[in-house]
Amino acid sequence: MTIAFITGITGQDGSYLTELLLAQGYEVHGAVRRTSSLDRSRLAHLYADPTLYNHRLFLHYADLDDPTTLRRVLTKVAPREVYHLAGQSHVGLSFEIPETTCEFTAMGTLRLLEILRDLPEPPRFFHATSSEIFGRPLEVPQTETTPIAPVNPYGCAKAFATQMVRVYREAHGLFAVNGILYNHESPRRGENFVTRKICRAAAAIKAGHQSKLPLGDTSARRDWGHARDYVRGMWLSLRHDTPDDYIFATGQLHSVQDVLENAFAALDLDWHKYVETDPHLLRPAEPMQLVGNADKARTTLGWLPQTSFTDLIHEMTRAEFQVLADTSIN
Ligand code: G4F
Repeated sequence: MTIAFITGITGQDGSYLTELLLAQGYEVHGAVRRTSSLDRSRLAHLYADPTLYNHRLFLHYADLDDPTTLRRVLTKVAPREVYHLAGQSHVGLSFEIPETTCEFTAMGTLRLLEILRDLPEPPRFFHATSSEIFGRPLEVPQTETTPIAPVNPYGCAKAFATQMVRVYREAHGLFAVNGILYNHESPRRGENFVTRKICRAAAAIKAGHQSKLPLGDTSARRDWGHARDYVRGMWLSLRHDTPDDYIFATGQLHSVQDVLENAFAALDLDWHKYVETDPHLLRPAEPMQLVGNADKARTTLGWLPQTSFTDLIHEMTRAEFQVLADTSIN
């Protein structure tokens, strides 16, 4: 049985990846942070399955700022594959907490690479990096060779980590892969990301629980796909014979306004009546034209995104509305 280790296992991507790896027959280990809250809701359905939890799914207390513990756990688990998904991932917040962002996202990745380099049999390593490394790119769409030019602290931290992965691949011979991930969403997305925020608000407005939706820049455009598709790309990239960098993207740009239109229309609502601009939600700098060319992942790994933008936003909105309906019944 192949053993995998996941940092960020309790997040959106971690939970979908865990489902995929378990379905592929893996034994899955995940690092969880020691906090007073035990919120592992995205894993709850797996956690509650007595045939999986502590049989093929294991959680360990370990964190990126505690390399001693991380080293001990990784030595004991001896994984064949490591998926590094953890980090401070909110771009807007990275302007408020740049040091924490760099500590976890940049230095945390370097610490992990150092630990893996020392293991008797270094595992294959996947690093979830981001389109934010390109910032205001000279090329549209971007490819794996587009120059790195981040415009926010999060993008800078990811740029450092991405380049370190390349250094460890080339200088130390690690099987280390950068997945350059464009925005990927789902009903499990964190509530402070714009797609989830909008879908949640549309459902709450429909149910009469909310009357206004404050937003930042609604003209901002992103390349949005479904997280389930992107974790499949992660897995495929570690199964390939050689390590490399891959863009995972849909190749299509949509605006925040497109998200609003699709989410509100799914519930027969007119978004214009509810949305208001909150200047606090405008960012000091916005990346431009972040849209990816995933040809390399398609031709080398056979990866293709399978969910359209409209289907994604409808799925998210319906999921939010269902949660409210279930809550009102119980
Ligand atoms: O949903 P967002 O916060 O995602 P963002 O900043 O693009 O970052 C996400 O995708 C990156 C690329 O894959 C990841 F690296 C990163 O970790 C994260 O997963 O914002 C999307 C757009 C931005 O232009 C933002 O300014 O929506 C705009 N926006 C407008 N109003 C808002 C809001 N974003 C948020 N979070 N909240 C708003 O009220």
